[in-house]
Order: sequence, then C-alpha cells, then structure tokens
Amino acid sequence: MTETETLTVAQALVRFLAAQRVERDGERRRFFAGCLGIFGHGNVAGLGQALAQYEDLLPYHPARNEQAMVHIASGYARQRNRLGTWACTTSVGPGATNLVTGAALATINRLPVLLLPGDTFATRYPHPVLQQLEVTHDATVSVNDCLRPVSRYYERVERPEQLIPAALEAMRVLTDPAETGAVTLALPEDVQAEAFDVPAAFLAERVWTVYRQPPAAEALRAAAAAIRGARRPLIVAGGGVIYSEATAALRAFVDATGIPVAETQAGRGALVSDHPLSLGAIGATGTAAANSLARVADVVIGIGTRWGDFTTASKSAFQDPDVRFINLNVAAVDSAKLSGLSVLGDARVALEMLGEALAGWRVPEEWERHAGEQSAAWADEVARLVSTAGNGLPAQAEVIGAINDAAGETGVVVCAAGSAPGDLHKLWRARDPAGKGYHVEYGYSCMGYEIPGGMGVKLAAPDREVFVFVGDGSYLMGPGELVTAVAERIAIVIVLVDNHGYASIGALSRSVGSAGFGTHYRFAANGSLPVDDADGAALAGPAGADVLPVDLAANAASLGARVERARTIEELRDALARAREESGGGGAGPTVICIETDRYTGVPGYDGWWDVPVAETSTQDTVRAARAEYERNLSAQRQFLEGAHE
Ligand SMILES: Cc1ncc(C[n+]2csc(CCOP(=O)(O)OP(=O)(O)O)c2C)c(N)n1
Ligand SMILES: [Mg+2]
Repeated sequence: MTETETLTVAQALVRFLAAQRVERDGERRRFFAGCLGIFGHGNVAGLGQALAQYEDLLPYHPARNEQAMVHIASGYARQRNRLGTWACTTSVGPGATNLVTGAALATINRLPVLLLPGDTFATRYPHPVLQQLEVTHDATVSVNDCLRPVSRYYERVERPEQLIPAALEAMRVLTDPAETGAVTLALPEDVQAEAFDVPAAFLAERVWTVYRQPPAAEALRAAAAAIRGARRPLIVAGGGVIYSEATAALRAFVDATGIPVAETQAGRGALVSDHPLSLGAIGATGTAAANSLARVADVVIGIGTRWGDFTTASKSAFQDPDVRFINLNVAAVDSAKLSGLSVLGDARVALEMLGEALAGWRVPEEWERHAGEQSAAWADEVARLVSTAGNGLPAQAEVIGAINDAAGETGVVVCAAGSAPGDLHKLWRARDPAGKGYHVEYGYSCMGYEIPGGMGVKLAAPDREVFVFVGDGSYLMGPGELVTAVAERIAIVIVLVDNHGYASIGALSRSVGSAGFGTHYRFAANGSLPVDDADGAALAGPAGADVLPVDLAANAASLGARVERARTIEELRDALARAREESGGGGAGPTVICIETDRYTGVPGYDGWWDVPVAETSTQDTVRAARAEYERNLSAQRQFLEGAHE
C-alpha cells in the first residue's frame, strides 16, 4: 500500500515546495528560498495556516505590494542564474491581479517565479464573494485568468488530487532553461483548506537536474564552417551566457579565436570591460565600438540572446549586405531568429564544442587590431563622459561613474527603466568575471523593479554590495517596498536620482517633435501642461517656482530607510563610502542617497537607432521634421530573410 499523510492542499504544497532541489554540474541546492506573501481572505486560512505550521521548512516573509514581491523573486532568480527563486502567495481579486506586471517581467526575462494567487470557491456555493468579478457567460473564468498570457504554465487547482500533477508540471517548467518564466497555480480558497491523502513520495525530496544539452553535431559543423569563412565575425553575448555560467568559456573562446564581443543588456558583463576584445553595449544604446563593428560584420554569432529591438537597433545595426547569423541558444524560439543558423543547446557546452571545432583558426589580424583600437578608444570616451559635469548640477554619467567605482569588482548595480539603463549599458565598466555585477532589467524595463529587484539580488548574494540606481519616476511607482527592506534588514544602497520627472521620455518626446509634453513634474501653467525643453527649463530653473514641493528624501526617511542628501558628486562619493561601511556591518537596512541631477545633460547616442513611429501628419513643424528623419532611418531597417545555410 502507498504510504500517505492526511494534509490540506496548502499544507501539502508547502511541504512539496520545501523539498524541491535543483542540480547543475553536480551541485545541488534548495530551489525555493521561501515564500513571500500578502494575506487576505483568499489565502490566510489556507496557505497562511500551512506557512505558519511549517515555518521552519519554508520561511515566510510579508511583502508590501504583490507586484513588488514578484520583482524580489525575479531579482533573486536572476542573481542565482535561475537555480533558485521564491514562491509568492496572494489573496483573491486585487492581490492576485497585482501579480500581472511582475509575472510578465519574469516571463519576458525568462526568470523562474512561482505565483500562488488565491481564487474564488471551486464549489461556487457562496458566490459572488468579496472581490469576485462575475463573468456572466462563463463560470470558469476569474480575474486570475489575466495571468494566463504572462505565465509559462498556468493551472487552477479545483480538486485536491489535482495538486500533484500541477505541482510537478510547475517544477518542470520552472527548472527548464528554455521554458522558464512565471508559473501560476491558482488556488481556490476552499480547495486550499481541503484535506486529502497525500502520497509520501510527493512530499519527499525531489531533485530537478538541469543538464547541459549539447548541440547537434551537424549544426556545430555548419557553424564552424561559416565562422572559418568569415572575415569580420562578431559575437553578441546575451543573458544566456551569464545564466549558463559560460563567461569563462566565452573568454577562452575569444582568446583562442580573436572574435570581438558586443553585449546586450542582459548579457552586459559577459566579458570584462578591460578585455582588449570587449566592445561593450550593442544596439540602440550601444557603444561607438560595438556599433561600428556591427555595421560591417559578416558573421554574427548571437549567444543566449533573444534579439530584442534594442540589441538589433530595430534591425538597423547590421548593414553588411551578406551578413549571416549563427544563434547559440537553449530556446528554439531564439535560435531561429534573423534566419540564423540554429545551434540549439546550452551556451557553455556549445562554446566549448565550437572552440574545439575551430581549433587553430583565428580571425584576420586586421579585424582583431581594429576591434582592439575601438575597444581602447571607447574606454577613453567613457572616462571622459563620467567626468563631465552637467549644467550647474551633477550629470547622470558622473553618478554612474561614482557608483561604478564604489561597486568595485564584486558590487552589483541594479536598474530597470528611465534614462539610466541606456547610460549604464554604455558606461558601466564590467569587472566581475562571472558577469554578476550588472543587473539591468531590460526585457520589460519595468518602472518600480529597481528597489525590490535589488532586494532580491541582495537576498541571493548577501556577500555582494548592491547598488540600486532608481529615477524619481520609478521610485514613485512603488516606494512602499522599502518598508520590507527595513523590516528584513536588507542592506542595499539606493541612489535616488531626482531630475523632476521622466527625463528619458522627455528626450524621446523631443526627438519625435513633441517638446517633452507631459514628462516634467511641474505645476500646470494656466490649466495646460508645460512642455519640457531645455530653454523652458532654463527660464524656470531647476529650483524655479513651478517645481513641485516634493521631498523624496523625506519620503524615504519616513519609511524607515537611512537617508543622505548629496548635492555634488564628491558628496555622493562620500555618502557611498559611508553606506558601504554601514551595510558591511550586517544587520543594517537600506540606505537611500538622494541626488538632484541635470535633466538635460544626457549621454549621446552612438549610431544606435530605435524604431519609435513618428506621426505621419501634423500641424507642428517639429513633428514634420522628425517624421522626415524617421523615414530616412527606416530605410536602414532590414528583414534578414536569407539564411546562413548556403
Ligand atoms: C511601469 C512603467 N510605466 C511606464 C513606462 C514608460 N517609461 C519608461 S522610462 C519612464 C520614465 C522614468 O522616469 P525616471 O525613473 O524618473 O527616470 P528618468 O527618465 O528621469 O531617467 C517611463 C514613464 C515604463 N517603462 N514602466
Ligand atoms: Mg526622472
């Protein structure tokens, strides 16, 4: 007879989660660090009871906002190279729908997070319950169905026995590097509290092994042949290089072949910046070095990249008429992109095998020399940019330079939205050989990710110093999660850069001819929104009468953070040094350093275009001019229909 234990669905699930292990390269670890949550009637009696009963097995930590708690889990999962995460429990209704943005972020970035929203009664008896949306034509629909398109696996557990296959499927997807993302198990509140006979084998320790899948021999042969025939090959390293812990393999491959490396946002830091063949960021926010080589490259080897529009400069970055792509990727959806030669498999194994297949071959000397010169010239350009002041106020580039210095080799910078991701992409000097020093969430570029994402990073890597770069706009999306950092004593350093609104979108708006409309936090003048151009600002001045009386430093202090105000870059550097001392002591909570920067001193673009459609007709001259330029740029956009197989 099968051994069983009578438990509620919630109790069985908590026991199951605590027993999951993941293994790669022979190293085994716990998959779930714990459970984050916010209780309501949809989970307090079910999962809440189970979490209290088994607190020693699966630690519970209350969060302040459901979206933010998923961000904590995503930050954690990314820092752990997807080999660990958190479960997130919510109530029904608003608690559950608050997960949607976090789930989309996790799925787009291919990060495992387990979402456990409460759901309305499976029996339907007391319907409609508080917070229930009544869908009159379909009784099986609830608000949780919003989570379907943003989940890689979705299941509503309507009977106790159903938990078993659902939980196993959830784990399969979460630990599969090609499929992973948000997994949602919606749990009707009555079912959570229902007991059933749970097989002991379901509760026993279970190991999910992440094998390194080697690519097909034929694909490797074809790739090696294409590379041997290349005159100007270029590597584009994406997040997959870092997740697969392939940075050392990449470096060995580059040292052996002389192929230069450009990096996507998720792949930034795959090769340390002082390597002579490191070109840094590519694409819309790319460096002069990477973009100039991309323009003429004849064979482009994408490794672990999903080829987003920022990476390809909206398909304008590669201009050699015969350029071909080779895609090393664990996910078929990515390896097939740009008509590329698909080398489906684990990045590290694929790089090692490709290196063997190319033994003795090296890029033409001229190309390697050119790459080295461009790399060195870019390092000089960065040094210039991070030491150029703004107009009366510190420039954002200077702030990045100060954080980069404070972070050293082991610190981690965390960011997600605004003008900072593009500036960081260009300016950051990556120093950690494992590529874990740069954490910019740019799959969803979600305002509000920065602080909870940084908390997740710190929980995953307590020995590293974590520097969160957050704009005033992003900060205002969700300052509440600071309270969780205070409560849990998560010692992150947050640099809050106040430029009075959406500097990035203001610049974008000006570039499409719309004068920064609606992007500057100021009092409306005569009932209409002020435009945001540098001249207007010069008239009002940053401290002008129309600036809103908002004190973000006081806000952060009121939430329990240690706060400093820096007026100059020197003060910022001093505050960063003090914050590092504080957080080094352990047990400290978050520090917030507030600094006002010049909204109009930006880092220039280096031939990186981004396709943002401009109005085809307008009464405004500025818009008509922007449209004409847009059409010129569109002519550089390519479809890449020819494959690499000939
Ligand atoms: C949740 C969300 N809403 C809207 C956007 C669009 N958006 C991108 S950047 C940005 C402004 C960010 O402002 P801030 O954090 O102050 O950074 P800054 O642009 O000033 O550098 C907006 C509105 C987004 N990325 N995420
Ligand atoms: Mg701002």
